[in-house]
Amino acid sequence: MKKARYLIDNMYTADPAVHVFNDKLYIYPSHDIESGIPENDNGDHFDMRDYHVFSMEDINGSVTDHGVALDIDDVHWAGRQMWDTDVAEKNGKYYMYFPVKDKNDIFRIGVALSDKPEGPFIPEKYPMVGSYSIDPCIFDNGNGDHYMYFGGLWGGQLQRYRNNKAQECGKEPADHEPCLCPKVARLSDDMLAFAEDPKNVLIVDDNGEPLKAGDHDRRFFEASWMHTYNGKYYFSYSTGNTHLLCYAMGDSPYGPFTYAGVILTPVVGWTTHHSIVEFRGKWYLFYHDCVPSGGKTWLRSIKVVELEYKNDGTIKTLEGSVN
Ligand code: FUB
Repeated sequence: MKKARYLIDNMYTADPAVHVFNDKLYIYPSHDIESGIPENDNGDHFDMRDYHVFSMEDINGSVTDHGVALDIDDVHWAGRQMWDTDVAEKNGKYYMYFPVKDKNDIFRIGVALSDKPEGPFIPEKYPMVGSYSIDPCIFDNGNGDHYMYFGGLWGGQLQRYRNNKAQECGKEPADHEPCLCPKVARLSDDMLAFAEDPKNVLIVDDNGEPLKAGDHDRRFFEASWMHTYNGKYYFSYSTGNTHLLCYAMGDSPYGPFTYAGVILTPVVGWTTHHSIVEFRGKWYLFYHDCVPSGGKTWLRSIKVVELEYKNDGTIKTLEGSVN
C-alpha cells in the first residue's frame, strides 16, 4: 500500500490509536462533530462526546463500525471534550483510557472496562488518581508491564503542570530553556492506576542536550505513541504549531530518546496525530487530515499508509500533503 487510504466516510474521526487484537486491527479514534464553537488555541472547537470502535480483518478490506463504545453521558465526573483515547488488553480484559475535562474544566484521564475489544466499555467511577492533561497512549512491553505516555500543550493543559503538580505560571518555558516533556508511568497490575509517579520522557539532540522550548520544529506538543522495532524503542509525537509528526529513539520505555527525524510532513488541518502498528509483517502509519471536510480543522478523517524503515532503523519521511 504505497498510497494512503481513507478508512471511514460516514462520520469524522481523528487521532487513530490502532492495535492488533485476535489477529484483527482495532481502531480507537476520536469522533469529531460539528460543535459550532469557533476555533481557538484552547481547542474548544474539539467538543467530542463519544467514541466509536472500528475493526478490519485485512488492511485493504472493509471497516466495521461497532457503534458507540463509550458516551460522555455515562461518565458522571465528565464535563466536556472527549479527546484522543487508547485501549490495552491484559488477561482477556480490555481497558479504554480517555481524557475528558471534569466539571472544573480540567483534563483528567478515565479508564473504562470491557470483555471485548470493541466494547462497550464501562467507566470507573472516578478519573485515575494523579492523572492530568491528554492523549494517553498505552504501550504493552510484552513482559506483563504496561506504560502510559501522555500530555499535550495549550488546550491539552500540560503547560499548567510542573513535577506533576498544577502551578501558577501555566506557560511553556522561555525559548532558551528545556522544553516541557511528555510523561510516562507504569500502570498498576490491575491497569486502573499509575504504579509510580509519572516521569519526564526526555528527548535529546545528537549532543545529548534536552530539546529547547523554542525549538518548535522538534519539541513535543502532543500525540504520544510508542512502538518497538529491532529492539529499539521509538517515541513518536506531534510538534503541534509546526504540524510535524516526529520521532526519537531510545533503549528503554523510559528513555532518554534521541531525536531522529520527521515521520510525516504537515497534513491539511492544524492537528496531526497517529499510531504506528505492525500487521502481518508490514508496518503502517494511521493518521488523519481534513481534506474530506474541505479543511475544517475540527472535522478530521483517518487514513492509513505503509511505513518503511531504512537499513539503519530510521523511518522514511512521508509527505502529508501528497499522500
Ligand atoms: O482530538 C483532540 C485533540 O486534537 C487530540 O487530543 C490532540 O492530539 C489533537 O489531535
